Amino acid sequence: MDEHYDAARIEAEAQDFWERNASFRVTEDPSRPKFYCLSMFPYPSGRLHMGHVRNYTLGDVVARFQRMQGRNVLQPMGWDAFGLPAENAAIRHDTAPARWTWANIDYMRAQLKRLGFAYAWDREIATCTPSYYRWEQWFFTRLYEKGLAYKKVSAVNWCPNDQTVLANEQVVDGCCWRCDTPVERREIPQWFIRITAYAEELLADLDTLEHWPEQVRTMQRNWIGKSRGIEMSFALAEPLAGIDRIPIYTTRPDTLFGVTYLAIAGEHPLAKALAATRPELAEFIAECRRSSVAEADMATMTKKGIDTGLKARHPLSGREVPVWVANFVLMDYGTGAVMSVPGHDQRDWEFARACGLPIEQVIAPLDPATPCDLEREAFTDKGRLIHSGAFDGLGFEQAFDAIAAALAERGNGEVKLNYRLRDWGVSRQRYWGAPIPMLYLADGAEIPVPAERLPVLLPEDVEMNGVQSPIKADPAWRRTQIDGVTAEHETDTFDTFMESSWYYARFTCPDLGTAMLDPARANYWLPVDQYIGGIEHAILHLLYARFFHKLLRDEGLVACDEPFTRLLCQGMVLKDGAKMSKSKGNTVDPEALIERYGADTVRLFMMFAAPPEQTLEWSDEGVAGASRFLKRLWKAVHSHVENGVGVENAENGVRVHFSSGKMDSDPIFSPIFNASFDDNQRELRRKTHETIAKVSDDYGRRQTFNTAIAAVMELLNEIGKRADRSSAPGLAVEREALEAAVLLLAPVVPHACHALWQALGHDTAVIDAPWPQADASALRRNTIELVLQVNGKLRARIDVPAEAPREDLERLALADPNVQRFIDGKAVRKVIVVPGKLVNVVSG
Ligand code: LSU
Repeated sequence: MDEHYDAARIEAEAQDFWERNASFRVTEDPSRPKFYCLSMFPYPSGRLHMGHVRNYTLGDVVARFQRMQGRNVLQPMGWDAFGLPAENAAIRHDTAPARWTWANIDYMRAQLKRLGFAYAWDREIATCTPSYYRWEQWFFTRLYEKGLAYKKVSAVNWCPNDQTVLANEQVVDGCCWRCDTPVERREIPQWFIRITAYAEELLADLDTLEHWPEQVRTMQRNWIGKSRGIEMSFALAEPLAGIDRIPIYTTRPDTLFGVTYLAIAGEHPLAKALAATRPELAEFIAECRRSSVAEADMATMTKKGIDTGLKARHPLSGREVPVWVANFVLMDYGTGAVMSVPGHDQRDWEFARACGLPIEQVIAPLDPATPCDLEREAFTDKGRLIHSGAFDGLGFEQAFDAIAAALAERGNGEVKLNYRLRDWGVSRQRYWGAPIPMLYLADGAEIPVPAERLPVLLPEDVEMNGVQSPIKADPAWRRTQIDGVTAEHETDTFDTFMESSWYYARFTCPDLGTAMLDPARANYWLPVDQYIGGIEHAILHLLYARFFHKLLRDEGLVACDEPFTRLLCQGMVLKDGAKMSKSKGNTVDPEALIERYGADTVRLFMMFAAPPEQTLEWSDEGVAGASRFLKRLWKAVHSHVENGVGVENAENGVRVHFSSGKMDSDPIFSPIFNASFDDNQRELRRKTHETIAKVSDDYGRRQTFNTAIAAVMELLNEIGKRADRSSAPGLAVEREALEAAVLLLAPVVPHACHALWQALGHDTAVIDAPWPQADASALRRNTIELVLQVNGKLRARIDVPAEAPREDLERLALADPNVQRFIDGKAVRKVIVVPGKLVNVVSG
């Protein structure tokens, strides 16, 4: 074996070995437990970022560990290839998005290979290939047929100068990123998928995801936003445009008597009807439309409104309240109207303040000490009703039921469950995406593209002018025939979250040409056992994928209810306390680092520097330290191998090996003698087996790879201290320790361990070695440390035989000179013995 650790050569050799042997190719094998490990696939944006390296190393460590546990491991990789960034880059580089994307894929694939990830490359998927997106198109037509996909008019950001739709990212401070023209909202027909039909199941099944971070489950719960409330209506004093009542929904019917006005959206039919004759109202509505703000900003925006002059009648008290048009009410949410209770809702309070409307208290705090000053802010806690007629004195729950009953008696009001979740708008007016497979006839009728005509191909050889999508600009592409009549293709493309919502399933049968999925193969591998990715996908991607999975299930393509059993969200990689980003100029290029130190050093540093969920602070010294450790490991094995000849053939050879549990194979460890070991050897063996136990737990249950690595580092120190090559048993114990270290590190630094395992005399590759098992007999201690106390104070520690009986412990304690000194000739009144731990002598 080489004396020096030559990362470049070692890594090339190991990678070559894996490639030649197709080591990570897998097929379904019902006789073995499977493990599907998946890291979120990248956008082919150009080059790998350190964040990718961290994400993918974590996945690789899990996959390799599980393989050594004897599982049939699938770890695939692919490309989330569609999306706006490719369009922008293509324009910048004067090329086509497809060419730019494929060049990036080639580059990044080589980078991933250089990092030694154990991917089943034969299953690689790029979502921009027709063989992938045709099934997405097919599935969409199925959803359409089931009534789960529909078209409706919905608002987009519109640049009046470029005459084009803008993505949210293309709106900068309310203006077009390209020409700086103020952006408008525009209503255009778009496609939606009915995720709301699955809201309840998506919510309820979160409870089954016990191996997901609680934070992610909470975020999804809030996003779905289930509430229980009452829908009721306020009658208009005088009907207008055929409308005689304003329906509203509230989760706080207990505050009903505190309503001092109603607020309606600019898009509300009443507002629109009034705008026809009231120019100032029309102007205000137009202004609301222009300041297209995200729903998230509604709470903080400046509240503005206009009095419609209409009056609505309170459903219980009969009191008349004014109706206002308000900029903070959205038509897409609920009924487009809210009952405003400024005393007990902060948003209503702010609006009332801004518009000079009355603020009235109808809820008193349960505890009189709770501050409640409506001059300063709304009181939003639940409490006891006041100024509420017959309902005074009731608490929230009682009031809810009593008011619901009172409303029901008047034939107005119904208890309703409500969800914040909206249907998923999947139309994008961009080019680089999967065309939405719909056709329109001359009369406007829509028809899904028949299955035999799929895929609807996206032309790749296009010129981008940066404004209009090339397929929108190309009448020849749009025009087609169906059943002898002319039709037009839909020119919108899918949101790229469509592709990422089912790629994990397609990896189980990526080559299938005749269907979206092969249920037999899909059901062997699914659900994904371990999914790893960034917290930025906590809501959208992870919710869409869960939703898609249920749609696939209901189509009969998969059997389980959830796609990802266990979820790990890795922390960010920081440099100087900030996220690495091009704009901050604080990125570290993985490639340069691999060039300098090798992939194993980069992987080791990444896994050692922090637990997976926490942020990882970049440190050049940390990288250098990882490199030094690998050299030390190499040297330790080298020196052992060069000096340890003959161990395997030593006499007296009872082969002690780590029983491999599931895998039936040859003993993997060299012979170890049952001849009695000396203390030093016994200590090293104990350390070896303690390390095996700890590292197994760290990898498997705790998923703290940093502490696993630290434990192996300690083991290596112990080897350095205790290795004894003067005898065959000494050499065997050292070998056992080194082999354990190599096996335990193999998931993290697979190339070095591949070479070291061979150097230690094994014919089979380390990836095929079973994971070591801790040997209970080696863990047993012969002696233990006994704490000696006098009157509860620590006075000495002594080593005693582990199995010593009580009487011996008592005798040994009393004989100890330090104990004697502190008894100081006084009478011994009592001796308390805690076997295995301590003896306390009570004297005086
Ligand atoms: N293609 C999507 C994506 O995020 C994923 C799809 C399933 C919706 C992590 C960092 C990121 C994600 C970084 C993975 C950059 C792929 C990436 N990552 N830090 N693609 O290329 O952690 O969280 O952006 O899990 O700086 O790498 O990221 S991606």
